[in-house]
Amino acid sequence: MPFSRRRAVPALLLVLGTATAAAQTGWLDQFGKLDGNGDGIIDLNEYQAGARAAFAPLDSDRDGWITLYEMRASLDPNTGGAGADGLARTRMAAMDLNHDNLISEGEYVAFADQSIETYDKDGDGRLTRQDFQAR
Ligand SMILES: [Ca+2]
Ligand SMILES: [Ca+2]
Ligand SMILES: [Ca+2]
Repeated sequence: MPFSRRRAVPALLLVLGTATAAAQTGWLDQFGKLDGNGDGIIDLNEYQAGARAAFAPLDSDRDGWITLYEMRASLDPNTGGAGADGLARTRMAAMDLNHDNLISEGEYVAFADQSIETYDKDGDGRLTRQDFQAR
């Protein structure tokens, strides 16, 4: 995979569709949302469920695919740096495993799988608040 772990670092936030600035304060809320059974641990199932839940609103015409247009529409137009268009393209490139310029739910969840490894410091396949705070 040319898309390295280094670039996958903000992937959870990316998967959750959260703007980076807001995420600094919002990740605790995100954690609570992902931890479906409230045991303080996000396991792979919960993480994938979160990814699927995040996929649905991005696919605004509900055809099962996220297009560049849909991705861009989900972003804050005031996004800094490369701007919403650049960010949308970056996200698309990161997730589009078969390079058809469409993101399927499977690709979205696969990207989430990849990103959980980035956060999972001790490699047990589960995320705790400590895993996040260690960053
Ligand atoms: Ca849990
Ligand atoms: Ca769509
Ligand atoms: Ca694709």
